[in-house]
Amino acid sequence: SSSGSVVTLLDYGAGNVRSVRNAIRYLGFEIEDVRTPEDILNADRLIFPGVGAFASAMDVLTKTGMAEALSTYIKNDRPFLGICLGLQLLFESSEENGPVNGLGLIPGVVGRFNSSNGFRVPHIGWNALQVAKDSEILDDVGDHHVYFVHSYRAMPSDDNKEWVSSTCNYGDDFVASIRRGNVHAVQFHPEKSGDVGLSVLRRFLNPKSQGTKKSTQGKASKLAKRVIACLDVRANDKGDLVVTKGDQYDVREHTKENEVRNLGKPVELAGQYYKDGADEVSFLNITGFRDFPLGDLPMLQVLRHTSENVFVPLTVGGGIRDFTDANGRYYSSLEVASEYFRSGADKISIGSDAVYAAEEYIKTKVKTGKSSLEQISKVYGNQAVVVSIDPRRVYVKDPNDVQFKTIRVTKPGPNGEEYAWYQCTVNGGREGRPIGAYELAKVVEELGAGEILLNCIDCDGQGKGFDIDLIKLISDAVSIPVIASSGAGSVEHFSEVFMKTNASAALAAGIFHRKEVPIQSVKEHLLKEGIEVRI
Ligand code: 1PR
Repeated sequence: SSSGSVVTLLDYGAGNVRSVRNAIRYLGFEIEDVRTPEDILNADRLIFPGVGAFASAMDVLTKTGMAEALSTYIKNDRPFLGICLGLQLLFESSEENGPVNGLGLIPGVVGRFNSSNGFRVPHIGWNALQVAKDSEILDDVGDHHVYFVHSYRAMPSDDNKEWVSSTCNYGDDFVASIRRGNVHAVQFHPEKSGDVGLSVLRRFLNPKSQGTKKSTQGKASKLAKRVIACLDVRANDKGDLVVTKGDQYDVREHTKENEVRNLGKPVELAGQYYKDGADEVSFLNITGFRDFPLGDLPMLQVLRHTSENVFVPLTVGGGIRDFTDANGRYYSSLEVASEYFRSGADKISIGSDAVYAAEEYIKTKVKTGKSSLEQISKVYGNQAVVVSIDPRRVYVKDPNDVQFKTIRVTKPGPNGEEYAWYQCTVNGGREGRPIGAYELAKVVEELGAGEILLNCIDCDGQGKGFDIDLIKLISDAVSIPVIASSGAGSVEHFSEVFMKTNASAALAAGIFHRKEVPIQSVKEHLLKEGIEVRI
């Protein structure tokens, strides 16, 4: 038919499906959006990337008549690919803010992961599949990892055996994909799973396509530790957006001109790191605390362009807060975040504003639901909200000298102090606040953060290794994933942080920008040390 290269996409407008669109286009297909239930029934092939919460998705689908059309389409064995929530909605019901009824096509209840026994929730990252039966679209996955991000999952059972094509283990075995005839769905994100993920989409879109099976050194067996490349972005004095990198947050050259250090162009570098095997790319708009990010169109452009060719998760941070512009127009932090999501971000990261929210919550013990953290995680889910902490080490002689959580430091301070606390800062490290990193981490987890990006001003740009004391403290204090950041100088620093702490990911900037240590050699080293990584 003439529609051979057309894909129908069911996007009910609840979040970011830009990456799915980008991946489909990248593979050479055109997208037709579903507007009416008839569009579903008339589709040649339908992709359904579920986003947002289960209940609100079912609500929209039922009200628009799409639920019924979907059920008919699937019962007629028409080509279908559900992604993430697009898999979960096929089941009978979900416990997410429920019980809430789903489409009821597959027997089973979608429940929350159990965060006991050390499995952090959300389940974020690259994990392995156990293939249960031939699923065709997974043929190139082999020993590779694929990217998951979710807190709820369906379980395999005798009742749904005929559907389940693969499972994944995270504390327990959950349904990673289903297949019956032409109907497919995956819990992971093919559009965020690099080359392997693109091959899953390609096989669905064009079942006759040739495989791209690649040999791997490692064999995926469990959740991998992630290696993240971070791009600190700001306008230089000429007004061009550049990737910069500081020493303890000072990003200016120590020359007469005192210019902002320029380490490259954001889109180019992000594309390079994707090719080099970065598991994720983070952009931090480091002057976001003073410049309005929606006025900062170049940053949105950077995201849009990057997401066209980079098929791993993208995080963006800086300036996520309420804002009133020069004309008196008020923008809520949710609007700011939404614009970032629409431009291609999978997660947003909040720095300063999360510190204020945590201070307020500690003082009043009331969850107002009004902080940017609470609002954004309510709408987009906590897996989409990272809190970035910028702490500075403060040595003390006696833990009783301060009201914050102190630790016994591995290396004593300049005056022989044996203890330290980690003071949170705002505005890019410029202002210290009366709250510790430990207290902040506990509170933001409660307020809806899905992940913590843990920097350390003392270690930033020093290349002497991560602050193990700090990372251990925080990763033991919370049950959401923690990204270790600041100080990586060699491949050994990555294995050290994974062996000595419970960090789920390690992030670096300077060594990658200056091409001192390629991402691939970090991965190879970790593999040699017996640490699971995505190759
Ligand atoms: O407060 O919500 O506007 O967010 C501002 C964001 O910008 C925060 O996430 C904050 O961490 C970041 N930021 C602000 N100022 C700076 C600066 O450097 N002057 N950068 C800054 C943070 C730290 C890491 C860095 C690692 C690894 N940079 O992003 O990439 O330390 O570096 P390394 O591997 O070279 O040691 P808001």
